[in-house]
Amino acid sequence: MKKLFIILLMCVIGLTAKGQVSQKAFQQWHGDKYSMFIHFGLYSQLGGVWNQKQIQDGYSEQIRAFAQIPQNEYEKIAGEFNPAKFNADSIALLAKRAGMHSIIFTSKHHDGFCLFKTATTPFNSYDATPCKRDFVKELSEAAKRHGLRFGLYFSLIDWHYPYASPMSPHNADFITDAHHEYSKQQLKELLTHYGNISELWFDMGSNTPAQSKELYELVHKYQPDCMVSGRLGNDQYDFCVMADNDYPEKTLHAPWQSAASMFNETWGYRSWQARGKVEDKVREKTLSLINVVSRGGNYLLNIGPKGNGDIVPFEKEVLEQVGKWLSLYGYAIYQTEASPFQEEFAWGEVTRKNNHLYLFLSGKYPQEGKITLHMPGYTLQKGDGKMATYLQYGDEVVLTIPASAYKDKQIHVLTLDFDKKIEPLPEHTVKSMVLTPQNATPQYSYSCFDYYTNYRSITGYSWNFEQLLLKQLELIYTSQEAGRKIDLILDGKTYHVTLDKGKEQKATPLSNTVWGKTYVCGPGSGIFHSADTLCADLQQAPVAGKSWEQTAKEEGSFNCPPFCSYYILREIESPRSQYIMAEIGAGNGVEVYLNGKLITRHLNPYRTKFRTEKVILPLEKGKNQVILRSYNRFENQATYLLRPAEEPKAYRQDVILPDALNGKEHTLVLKPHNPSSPHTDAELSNLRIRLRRIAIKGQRN
Ligand code: FHN
Repeated sequence: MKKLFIILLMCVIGLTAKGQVSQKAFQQWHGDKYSMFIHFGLYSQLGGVWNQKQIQDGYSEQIRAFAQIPQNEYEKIAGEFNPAKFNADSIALLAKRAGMHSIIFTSKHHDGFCLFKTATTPFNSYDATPCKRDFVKELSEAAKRHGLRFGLYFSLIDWHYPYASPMSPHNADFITDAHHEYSKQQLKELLTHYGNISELWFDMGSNTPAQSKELYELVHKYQPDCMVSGRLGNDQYDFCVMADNDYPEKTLHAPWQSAASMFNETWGYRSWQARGKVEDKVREKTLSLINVVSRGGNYLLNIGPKGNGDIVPFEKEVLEQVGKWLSLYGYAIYQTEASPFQEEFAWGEVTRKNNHLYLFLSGKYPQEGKITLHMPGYTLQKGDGKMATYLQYGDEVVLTIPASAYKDKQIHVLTLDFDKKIEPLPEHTVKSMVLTPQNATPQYSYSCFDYYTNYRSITGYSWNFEQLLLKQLELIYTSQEAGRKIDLILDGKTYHVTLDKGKEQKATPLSNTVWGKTYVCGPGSGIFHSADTLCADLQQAPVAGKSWEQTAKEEGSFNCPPFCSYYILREIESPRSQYIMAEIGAGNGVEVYLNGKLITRHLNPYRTKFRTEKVILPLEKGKNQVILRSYNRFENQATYLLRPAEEPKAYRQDVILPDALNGKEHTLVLKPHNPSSPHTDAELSNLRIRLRRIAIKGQRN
């Protein structure tokens, strides 16, 4: 099973090898784990107040939009902008005390005000203010002086640039050609005037694939080792960024970052923010850091200095106290990898580094003080004796912990040393002779068109299975997969296979399989990152306030603005459990749930108005329910199709291994060969793999 982990690791590494940054740069970024984000600009001067009123709506750095401040009024703020207390060295030293490894600074936020001297617009901190300062320069130099890396936030939308899309409530506007050129000029300045830029943190807007690609390449042209954020859109990224203050439930097979604000309500300074107790915030942020790192991510924690440049004392205090905790336990954070376990533990979190396993006692005191770790193949050599006793019974390592370990305000960390390097442990071992997407462990990445259309994508599948003398893999798929190239990585050895329509197999469903009427419900939310399960049936509509309406049409469309979804439901009565083929269709993105569980989900190529496809549904005996969600991001209508496939055909193809595989336990990873991006869905949910002990070409088991 170890091989699986090496493969998984290679998958993550492979991402960077394919991308633009060097392995060294990626490893440095990945190992840094904790960095400082700074939102600073003209909005800092307003502190969330306009015309003596506290502006309650929206983030304070977007006060221009939420208080509807006219452009000329907002520009006047620049005439008074003089942050005399902004001291780049103090900020860099604070980041160091906080245990952070780099600083990411807002070179330009949505208001279009540049915090650097630029030839592209006079609306910048050097030309439009009495202070005549280039804050990007000051901070980049201070960061360097104090051994920190320096990166830049850059807004893809610009409310000041006259030829950009107008200000909108969602900030995911299309980028005009002129605006794209303007951004390119500014980026060139930023990438050539300020030394090494560790990351370029693009934000918002909705680029076309060509625009995203061009900016991605432009960054790497000037700074090959600069990591690019996923909010550039269209899967052009070096690391993906979760939604604000969010992190995924499980480890992703892609480098990722969680950006967090001190308070969910704002990133920029808000003078009237209720801040609560420092100690509560310290615990909250320490826990978030641990949760993010234990899932393999990097944590980027924001501060919002005041308009005069002063750091808010509360924020400074929080950072310093988290830094104190890190001075004790940073070894369990920096340069670590995600928890090797697939399950979550109520008692806390886990990270690993080489042969060390680090347990963070950050959750609830476990029953009777016992923590059990299932670690097949590993021998415990040493447990950190300060706070626990350790015993190993076969595959289980059992710790006993006193209640006092959880009573302390401080989160404690225990170190366990094993006999060898710790790799991810499998979720389960498949007992069946047929490997399917349903019994696989999906490999997750993160794919997106833009800010509102991002979701945990499935880029491949892996299985752990037991099979003596494995000799042949039989692939079963539909005409849709025919012609595609896939990689099968079996016990570490890669087989490149072209699905060539091997042998045709009739896939006629049993004659008494009955498809029920078609029901529709919508419009619903336009967000695409939905859950793996959908709890809805004919009694329970998936959209609040709406109900299912019967329709005579298996195929149709609804007029609705961009960012809307329609749900289609059909019931299928099946005389036994069987695989059947359905024909589905949707516009910008599609999701299919069978009996509440996700079968397939993917975006369609950018701006696809309608695309049909085949999907295999593993029906249960009796009543089944299939729900299709048609996602509309760009059009003025949502299109759908849901019906049994005409002339369903399956193809069988053999992969005969050169030698029968010895050993009982094996791992198999299935991935598309050379995918257009490592983050887009594999779209291989129709492929099943039958395991055979002896090679029998052309025959079924
Ligand atoms: O709209 C921005 C927001 O103002 C802030 O900059 C955050 C930071 O992640 N990004 C956008 C919203 O997610």
